[in-house]
Amino acid sequence: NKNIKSSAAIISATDLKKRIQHHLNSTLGDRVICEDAYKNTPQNKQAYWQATSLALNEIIIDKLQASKVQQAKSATKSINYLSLEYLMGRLLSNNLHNLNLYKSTEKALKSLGFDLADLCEEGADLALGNGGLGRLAACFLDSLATLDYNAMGYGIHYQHGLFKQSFKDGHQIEQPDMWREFGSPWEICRPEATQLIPVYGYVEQQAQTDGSLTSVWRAGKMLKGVPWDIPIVGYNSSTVNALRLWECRADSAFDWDTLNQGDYLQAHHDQVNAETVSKVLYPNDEHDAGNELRFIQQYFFCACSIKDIISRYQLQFGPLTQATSRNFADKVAIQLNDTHPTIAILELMRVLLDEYDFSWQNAWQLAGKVFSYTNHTLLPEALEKWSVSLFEHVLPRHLTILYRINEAFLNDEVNAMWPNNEAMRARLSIIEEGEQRKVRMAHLCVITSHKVNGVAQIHSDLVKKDLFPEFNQLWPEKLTNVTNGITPRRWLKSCNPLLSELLSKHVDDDWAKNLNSLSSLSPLADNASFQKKFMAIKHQNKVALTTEIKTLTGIDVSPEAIFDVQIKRLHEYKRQHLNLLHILALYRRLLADPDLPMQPRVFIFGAKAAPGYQLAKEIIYATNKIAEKINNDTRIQDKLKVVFLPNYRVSLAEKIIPAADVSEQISTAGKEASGTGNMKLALNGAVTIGTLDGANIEIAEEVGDDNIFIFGLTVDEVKALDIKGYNPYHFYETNNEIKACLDWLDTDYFTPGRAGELSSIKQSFLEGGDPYKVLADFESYSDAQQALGVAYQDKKRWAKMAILNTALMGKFNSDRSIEDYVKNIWFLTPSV
Ligand code: 26M
Repeated sequence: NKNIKSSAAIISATDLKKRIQHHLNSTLGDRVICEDAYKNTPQNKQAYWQATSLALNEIIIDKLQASKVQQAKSATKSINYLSLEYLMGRLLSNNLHNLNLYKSTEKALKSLGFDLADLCEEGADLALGNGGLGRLAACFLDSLATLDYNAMGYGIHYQHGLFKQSFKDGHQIEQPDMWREFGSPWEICRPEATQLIPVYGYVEQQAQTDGSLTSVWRAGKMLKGVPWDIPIVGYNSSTVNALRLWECRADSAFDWDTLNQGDYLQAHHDQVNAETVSKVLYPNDEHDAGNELRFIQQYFFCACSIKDIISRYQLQFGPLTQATSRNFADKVAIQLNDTHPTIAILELMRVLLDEYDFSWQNAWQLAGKVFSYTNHTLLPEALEKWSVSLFEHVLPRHLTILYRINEAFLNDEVNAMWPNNEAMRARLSIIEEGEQRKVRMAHLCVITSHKVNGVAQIHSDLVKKDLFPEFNQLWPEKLTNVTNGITPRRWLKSCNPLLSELLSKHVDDDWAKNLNSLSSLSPLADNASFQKKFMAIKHQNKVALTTEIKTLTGIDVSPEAIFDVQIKRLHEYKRQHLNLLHILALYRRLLADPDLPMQPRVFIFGAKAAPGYQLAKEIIYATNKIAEKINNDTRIQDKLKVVFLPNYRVSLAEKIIPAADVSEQISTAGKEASGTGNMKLALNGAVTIGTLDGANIEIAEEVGDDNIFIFGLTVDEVKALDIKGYNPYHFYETNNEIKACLDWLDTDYFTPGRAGELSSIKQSFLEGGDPYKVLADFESYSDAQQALGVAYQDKKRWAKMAILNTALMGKFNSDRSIEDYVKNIWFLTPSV
């Protein structure tokens, strides 16, 4: 094993150079223009990026094969992570770091006249996800390979990932993401693992010889799932796993011969139809019960993955039968990343019953052993409920299985605990009765899974107390917590090379693996010379971001200012508009007293709004308009700047995070399940201003109250306020600053000649009832901001806080999260 581990390390710069040149000349068909004048054209840089990636992927694929052999030899249990989303970002730099080949590749490229860091910028982000949930999946894959676990990620090979965002006169414009228009050097197509997936049709009752009836599904259409593998390279480990993404195509044999005999053109239309299944990632975080295509996406990917899991199992361990089903559960674990892949439960049941002749009892027992489910949100609008009629239309056989699961659950388990309790049956049933009957996907997940976890302690507590109290009564051991984490490889080592180098000088251990060892820096937090070095790096990173801001927006900012950062999807519960309201207040204070003593501040936003989320788009527009006014107002002497960076994504986060002084984590308490940006920013030495919500609470526990700025209502206070009846007008009428700032939005001050354009935000606070308690938390937030500004001016105090934040983030290593899953949910052993 040690040999596999070191094989990559011994590849020299000279060797790498040869490999890169080979791909330039052969694979890419000599696409490079060699004359010096053309050397650094975009076309050439793209070609060199591609050749470098191809050369690296060759080395990676060798390790992938070796890992497969090792995993087969050790016969270890595997975890199959099912997720509709993976936000992988760029792969070149990360893969080089994880293989310890960054330096030699840098050298190789230098001798060819290119800068590696510059070339890394050529790669497109793999943006196959919306936000936190998708990025978490990517961090978990990194940790699983790093810890030598046998893991497969399953997802969809979207032709278009999350839309690209630009601004036109301050409004968000969405453009398609073309990440693989000309292919991607990281993918390996696996035609031999193609799957055929039935869909639509009807269920027939067929009499057996013994007189019993069995259900036979006559499908109306076949889809073809073609897998593409992206290798996942562990950090300083011998393991390379795969992320397997399914592309949907028409099953030409089926459609052309059976359905459309003689109708050549119709057959082509069917092909186009099938391809829409993996065409685009839905850019929502809200559920739409009527969206048939999204439903088919979920089913298609679950069905492909379940079939693949079974065929991989059989290849290694022999036939799957009732007799060997215990072995299957010993070798296979399946994690559901939210309820999006719930249909995998029904599909496994269907396959076992209809294709492997399992008894109901055996199939159900097996499902309970292999599945577990992670909940990522308490927001009611995000909880998935598909209409029964849609289910019946698309998956008639799965619906009959679902009914049987529900019946057994209600008659046996619910009735035993609450005998003859109709109200309880209605509450816990997988089916929600009503005008439109609906399937509650989360209920199916909880009823089937052996473990259900939330993603931060407070969130998991709320899952037990508020979301599923009865399930928790039924099965007290089932609901549990696994606090989220982030990979320190991407979110420190690779994105912040200057800080990484400093840390390595002062910490003996390999901190990128054992992040807890950074705590040995704590004594240095007071050390003047270390403080100086640490803050000099922060300054250098800020200078770099200053340049980026200028390029992307044309705005001049000073690295001497506080860089205050809020980067995340745009949503009312995340309260970007609380931040904005405070900016308005600061601006007003400065206009009233231009000599107000105040550390200059740059407020930096990055956020995409779901294309159909009107208010979110208006918050973006308002921020852009207010920024325009403030940034060009000479009266305030550059004390305040506002920057909204377009097209926030993983690769942009990697530039912003190392340069952040302040991390805004200001969701309404009880609404943000965990947050993971909070961890990334703190790890890079940003100080958090935040509510007692999600993982902020655990971050505060780690760094201590002196090194974080906590404000606002607690979860219990929010609940109490709701019971008492929240009246936002109270704050509007009694707080002059709030009133003035909200009334400002009605004028044409920020949108000359077009008064009223920003009024919807004010309305959401007043007529709209301020559902996320922005006005209630405003004063407390403003006070915390004030205290933070004072703290920043004490350079030593601030440096100490920043250093301690970096030093004390060990808990939030995603390796720790994975070990929690392994010990309590998956029960794996490393394959090396
Ligand atoms: C729903 C319907 C249709 C299309 C897409 C969706 C959908 C997509 C993503 C719904 C929710 C999605 O993600 C939710 C999410 O990202 N949750 C976040 O998960 C993180 C990782 O656990 C947490 O840190 C965040 O607090 C939580 O908001």
